[in-house]
Amino acid sequence: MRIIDDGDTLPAMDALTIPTDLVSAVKTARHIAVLTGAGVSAESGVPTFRDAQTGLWARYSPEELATPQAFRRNPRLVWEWYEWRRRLVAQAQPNPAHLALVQLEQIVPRLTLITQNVDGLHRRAGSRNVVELHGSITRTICFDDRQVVESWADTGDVPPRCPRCGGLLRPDVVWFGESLPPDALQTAFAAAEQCDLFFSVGTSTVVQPAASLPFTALQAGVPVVEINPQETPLTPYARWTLTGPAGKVLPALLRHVTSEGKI
Ligand code: BV8
Repeated sequence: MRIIDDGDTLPAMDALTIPTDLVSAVKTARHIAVLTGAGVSAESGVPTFRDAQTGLWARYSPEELATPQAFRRNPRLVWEWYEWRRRLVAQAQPNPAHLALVQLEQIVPRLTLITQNVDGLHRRAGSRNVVELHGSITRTICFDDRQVVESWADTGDVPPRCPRCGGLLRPDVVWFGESLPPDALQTAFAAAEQCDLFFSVGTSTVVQPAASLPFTALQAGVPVVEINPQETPLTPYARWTLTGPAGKVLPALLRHVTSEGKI
């Protein structure tokens, strides 16, 4: 079932466009797993990874900056890129997609929200059970001992130095070539295998191992819903494909799920 957003006016999200069997599946699910990507934060003004970088960063690709090698090569450049993103994220507000997922968590018996995003917007929106696969730009760690550092002296060093060991500070995110937090990964794959319904929202389904999660659900016989304005490698396998921005599609889905009486 496809909803086509012509980019101007989304078709009125009536019973014809939100599939009734999807509404029923949400209402009867005991455990829903949701994987989100950068597209969920796009309507908060946070650029996605596939969007062109703006300004100073236009000549770099995220894959060139978000690696330990890039940090070793030019720690100032990488630190300043994250400072720019931190400021961007601090000014961003959760959008209706984030808020719809908070509402979903409140009305289904169990929801596992798995995010690739590092912007912290799901938690700021009020989601409680958030699995951060790629860490969070809002936390800082020591490059050497990887312990979280809450505060540091402003010595003018860029990047600043760890107050414990003098190592360089870095964002607490998973860079390309780095392993994901084992607990988060284990929780995410267990949820994909055990849930009754799997949503993949706002992700290009490219970055591994996160991109394997919806396919893990499919292999376990779990129906998958994809919400994205564009097609992705997952689209041909999804039971439902809702083509449009998450900030419009998810609230419309929740309106249908809640308007026909309680779950
Ligand atoms: C690892 C933190 C072990 C940093 C990020 C297996 C096969 C192939 C490659 C690999 C593999 N295993 C490992 C790799 C290498 C690599 C990888 O996957 N490379 C890719 C490029 C092929 N993976 C890793 O290195 C991972 N580590 O596996 O460790 C290992 C180690 C060494 C060698 C082998 C294995 C670590 C990956 C984590 C990297 N860190 N983030 C930071 O943010 O600075 S990933 C980064 O990309 C972000 O977290 C982002 O969320 C994520 C994924 O991208 P998306 O979220 O999907 O965003 P994207 O921009 O791509 O797409 C946005 C989508 O939204 C689009 O589809 C668009 O249409 C849609 N959209 C737009 N607007 C809206 C919308 N949708 C809804 N509503 C809208 N309004």
